[in-house]
Amino acid sequence: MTGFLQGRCGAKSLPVATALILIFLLQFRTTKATTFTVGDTSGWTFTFNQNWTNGKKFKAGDILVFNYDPSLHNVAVVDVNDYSSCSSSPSSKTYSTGKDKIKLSKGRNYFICSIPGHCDGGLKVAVDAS
Ligand SMILES: [Cu+2]
Repeated sequence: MTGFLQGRCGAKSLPVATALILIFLLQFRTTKATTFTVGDTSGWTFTFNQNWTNGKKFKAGDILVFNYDPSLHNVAVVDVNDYSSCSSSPSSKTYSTGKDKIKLSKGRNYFICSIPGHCDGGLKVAVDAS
């Protein structure tokens, strides 16, 4: 790269260098993972707003942060059937630290609180990652 630019530091190479830097910055921007706090300041609670995902653009590799009281809730990664029926199978990966960071997979990602009654009460979220 430096060899390519060396000796061509005239007025002509400046736009080229600028363009290369811009391309680099744009790529960095588009590939950088974004972190989303589920439910924003209220977190992963009974008052979780089902419209929280509205207007947000999620990508595979983005991170969801679930903040909650671990004595009250958990986060289970489930499939579409478990999501619909508010059940979790023993094979579901379950997080319970109260500050869980979960990376999104491409496609639709389903999360519920697996404590009986909580998902039915609205503690569930489906997130589409492109
Ligand atoms: Cu719960």
